[in-house]
Amino acid sequence: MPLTLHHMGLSQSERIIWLAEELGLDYQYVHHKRDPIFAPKSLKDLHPAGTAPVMEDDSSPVTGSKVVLGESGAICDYLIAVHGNGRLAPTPKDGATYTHFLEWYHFANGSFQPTFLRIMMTRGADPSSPVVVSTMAKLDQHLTMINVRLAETGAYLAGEDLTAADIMILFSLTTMRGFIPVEYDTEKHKHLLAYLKRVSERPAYQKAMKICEGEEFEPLIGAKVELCSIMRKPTL
Ligand SMILES: N[C@@H](CCC(=O)N[C@@H](CS)C(=O)NCC(=O)O)C(=O)O
Repeated sequence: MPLTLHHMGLSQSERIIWLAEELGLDYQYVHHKRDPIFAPKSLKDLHPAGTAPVMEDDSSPVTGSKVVLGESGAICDYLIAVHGNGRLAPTPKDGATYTHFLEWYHFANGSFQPTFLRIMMTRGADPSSPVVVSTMAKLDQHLTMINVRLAETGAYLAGEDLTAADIMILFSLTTMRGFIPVEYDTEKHKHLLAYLKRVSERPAYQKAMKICEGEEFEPLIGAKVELCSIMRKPTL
């Protein structure tokens, strides 16, 4: 099996397993355990970024040799273009769906996930400090943008169908909340909550989350969430 997909528990690499399941790809799965919350040596040995996800393609049709990629967006683009026949990535011939796709696909890791990282970095800071106030205002703005867009489509970010934009953003809207317990408002964020339920009913998403986090794992799709166990350890 030439494709190997590396996932680290409760991390952004769930995107890649979900994408592979949506595309019906044949791949070998490798699970890496956090050490204790950071990437273990097994992952650092694979790629200089030392983060999850990592993809290995032993005999890439593009280069004729082995390709190793880190960075979720790059892996998504590669898998879709090289092994996925372009599925889940609208193109200019799809009209407005394409322009929406482009914006949300890049918003996911370019703006939205960094907002969560900013919140993480300001944990414990004075809630009235300008940096915390502006970060929380940014989160509120982003959640409103997402909710408004989902009210427009009634389905997915780019339009009627799931695209890689949804696959890129979902980690931040769900599993990331195990690290930063952001709550959603059942009225203000109702379209967002309906979207999370919609996604969670997709067989490929369900299968991917079981592969990544085990049979018992419940995706964090509700309005309220709790910190994941690794964040509850008193040493952290
Ligand atoms: N922008 C990168 C971020 C990758 C990243 O930071 N992954 C985290 C998991 S969510 C990680 O591996 N953290 C462990 C560490 O930095 O030691 C991507 O999307 O692939």
